[in-house]
Amino acid sequence: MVSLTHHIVEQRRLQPDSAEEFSTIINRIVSGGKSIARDLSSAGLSDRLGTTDAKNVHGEQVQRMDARANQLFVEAFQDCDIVQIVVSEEMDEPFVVAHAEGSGKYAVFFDPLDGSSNIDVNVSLGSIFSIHRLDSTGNFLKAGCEQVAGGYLLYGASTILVYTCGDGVHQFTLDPVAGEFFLSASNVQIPARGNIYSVNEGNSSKWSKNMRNIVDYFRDDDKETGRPYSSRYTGCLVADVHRVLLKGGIYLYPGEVQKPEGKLRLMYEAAPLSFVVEQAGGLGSTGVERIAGIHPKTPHQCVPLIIGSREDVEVAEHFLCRE
Ligand code: AFP
Repeated sequence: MVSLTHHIVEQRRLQPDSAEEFSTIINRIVSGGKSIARDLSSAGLSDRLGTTDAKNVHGEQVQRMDARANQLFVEAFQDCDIVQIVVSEEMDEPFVVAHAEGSGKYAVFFDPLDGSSNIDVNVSLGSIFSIHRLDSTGNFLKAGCEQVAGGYLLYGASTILVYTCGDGVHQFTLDPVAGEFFLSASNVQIPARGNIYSVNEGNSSKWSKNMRNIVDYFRDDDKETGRPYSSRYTGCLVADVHRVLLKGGIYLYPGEVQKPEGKLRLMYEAAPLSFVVEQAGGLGSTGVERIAGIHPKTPHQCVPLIIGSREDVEVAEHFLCRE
C-alpha cells in the first residue's frame, strides 16, 4: 500500500525542495481533515450539531461544525513557517500566520466544511483546499492555473482525499485503524461524456432562458447521446463533483439573472475543483470562460460553475455563448 506521504515525494512535477514544502502543507491539511472526520463521525453524540449565532462573509448562517472545522484548519497551520496566509470561507479576513509573517512562501485557501447543511441529516460533507505560492510582491490572489495544488477531502461512507499538483489526479482512502491515507486510485480520468446532471433545479425560475435550455437538453430523450441523463444532487459540492469525476456527467451552479456571479466561491471551491477535474481530462467553466484563467479580485469572490466531462461542459458552453 502506498501512503500519501510516500506518494507526494514521488510527484515528478515538484522540485525536491517544493516537494518537501508541499508535503509539510498537505500533512497539515490531512491532520485537520482527520480531526474533522473524527468529529463528524460522532457529531450527533456531542454538542456539535446545529447552528451558531454568527453569519459568514457570504451572509450564511455558520453551523457549529463549520466553526469547528475552520478552527481545526487554522490550528493546523498556526506554527507553520512556510504558509503565511490562510483564507477561509469562515473568516472575513485572511489569517496571517505569525510564524511565517513576511517570509512564508505559500497561501492556503479553504472551504473548511462544504455542504454543512448536510450535517444534521448525516449526508456527505467535504473540505476543499487550494495552495498558491505568493509572488515577489506578496500577492496571494492568483488565477487557478497558478495553483501549486488543489483538492478535497470527502467525508462519506469512507473518508477520502483527492488532490492534484498538476501531475494527474490521485485518490487516497483513510484507513481508520492505521490513521493514515493510502492510495486508492491514481491518475483518475473523467469519462469524456457521462449520463448524470447535477444541479439545484429549485432555482430554475431564477436562471436565464439559455440556462434552462441546458437542463432541458440533458433531460430530453435522445438515444444517440444517451439522454435523458439521470439527476443527482446532494447539496454538497464535493460529493456531487466527486461523483461526476468518477462516473462522468456535469455539475452546474449557474449565475442567476439577479445574481450573475452565482453562489460558489472562486478561490476555495471553483478553482481547486476545476484544477482536479481538468487534470482528469474534464473542464471547469463559468459557461463563457475557463475557471482556471480568472484573475481574482477578492478572496471571497463568487463565480458561476459548470464542471465535469469535457463534452457535457462544451454542450452547456454552446448554449450560453448565445446569450
Ligand atoms: P457551504 O456549506 O460551504 O456553504 O457550501 C454549500 C455549497 O456552496 C455547496 O456545497 C453546494 O453545492 C451548494 O452550496 C448547495 O447550495 P444550494 O443549497 O443552494 O443548492
